[in-house]
Amino acid sequence: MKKVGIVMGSDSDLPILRKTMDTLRSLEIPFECHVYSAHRTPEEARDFAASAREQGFGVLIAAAGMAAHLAGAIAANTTLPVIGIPCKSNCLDGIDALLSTVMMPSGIPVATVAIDGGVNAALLSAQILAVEDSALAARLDAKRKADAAKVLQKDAALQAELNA
Ligand code: RP5
Repeated sequence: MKKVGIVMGSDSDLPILRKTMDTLRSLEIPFECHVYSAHRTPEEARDFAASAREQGFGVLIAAAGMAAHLAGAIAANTTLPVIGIPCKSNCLDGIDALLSTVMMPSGIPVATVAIDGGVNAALLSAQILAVEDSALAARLDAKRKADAAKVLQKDAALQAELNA
């Protein structure tokens, strides 16, 4: 199976990416995770993106906060699908990173998930890889069913409380 490459602009983004890694592990998807910044280590970020396809990656996830150019900078150097996670910062609650990540010019797409959307970034990367992997697609189906069952359990508990 192709690997998922995860890049974060700072180790202060790690709590969001831990959710991404936990979700990938639960789906048995191999991944690598690195700290490379579009601004502080632009050469390493570029080299990682430019060599990602030959390194066996199938999807890249890039997470950054504030003036979050990382996902766009990664996408500029590969034609692998790139998923951007805007991370919340103290000043503008993540709106800064959301706009910096999502508003890409035509020609260089970034699939942007919600602010701090670490879980959905993992799930979207899994769905991309599952296009060509029926076993992974079956694991995604099973997860959807299990997640739906948890919601229905919560509804049953609420109905029991309200009707007691
Ligand atoms: C961004 O700046 C990083 O992705 C992080 O979200 C933010 C703050 O970084 P630190 O100052 O915490 O290293 O580039």
